[in-house]
Amino acid sequence: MDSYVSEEVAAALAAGRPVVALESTIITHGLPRPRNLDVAVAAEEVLRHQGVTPATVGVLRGKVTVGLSIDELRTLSLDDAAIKCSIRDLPVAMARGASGGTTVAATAFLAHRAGIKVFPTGGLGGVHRGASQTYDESADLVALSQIPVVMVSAGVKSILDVGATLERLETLNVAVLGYGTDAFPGFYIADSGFPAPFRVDTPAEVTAIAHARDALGIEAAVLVARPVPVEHQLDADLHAQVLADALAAADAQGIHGHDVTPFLLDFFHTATHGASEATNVEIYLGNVALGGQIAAAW
Ligand code: PSU
Ligand code: MN
Repeated sequence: MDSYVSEEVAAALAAGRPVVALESTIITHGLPRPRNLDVAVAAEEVLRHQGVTPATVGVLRGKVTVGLSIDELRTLSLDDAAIKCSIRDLPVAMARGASGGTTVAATAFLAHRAGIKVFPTGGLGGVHRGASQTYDESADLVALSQIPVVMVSAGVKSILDVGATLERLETLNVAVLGYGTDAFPGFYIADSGFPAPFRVDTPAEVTAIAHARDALGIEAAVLVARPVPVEHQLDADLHAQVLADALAAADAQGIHGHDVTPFLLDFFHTATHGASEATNVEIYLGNVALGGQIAAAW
């Protein structure tokens, strides 16, 4: 197949050095230009400073790639036609020679296939509000139930039905660990209002749980939920107002399917005049650093 693990990533994996996967939907659909490229490069630098090899995953002109180069990251960051690639979209992009940013689901799939165990991101997809009518539940959840990586996220965004998402994670056999917290984080806010099923406080506790999972042959992910540091969280009143407006706007404009998440994220960024974007970047780079620590502790 026309798939490719970069030389640097392949060499690190072969030598048993720590490697961490990074997604690219955050580049193509999560952040505006030119910040998308800056953040993608900054995330790789965070890992390199830890002695960890970054492996950003994406699809370039039909070629599935694990370990995009800086030039390839730049090309993807400037591509208006880049599609949002979940697992089901990968074969379509490959066959058509299309470019795309890989979602959490697709990145976890390709990372695991390449032998990478740790994958940090910002926010994870989940069960959308009103899902009992629309059936809109992210493929990220199904992927986590089938792919034994250690995933780091800041919980899920309050644009989703957080309680339903936690219920589905339980059904799907995904271990959920609050990192340094008893609360499940709500992305822009440190506490979603729901408890985390378990609490861990160190990378070694995470790797011990992952090793036990692997010893049992459980094929599901371990989800490490790291909250935004409270000094960086979004103001609670602003958050509540923008959330209500964002959900109303999506409803009024009839946004549905894979457009829902990018629409709501973009609405947040615009309506908070960049405050949510700054928070988003803070969260993302913090999660990447924790992912690097976990990979190094493995
Ligand atoms: N949630 C966020 N930020 C993101 C995404 C989700 O807080 O950038 C992106 C991720 O790539 C995730 C995808 O995998 O959106 C989920 O989209 P959907 O809800 O359509 O499955
Ligand atoms: Mn969806």
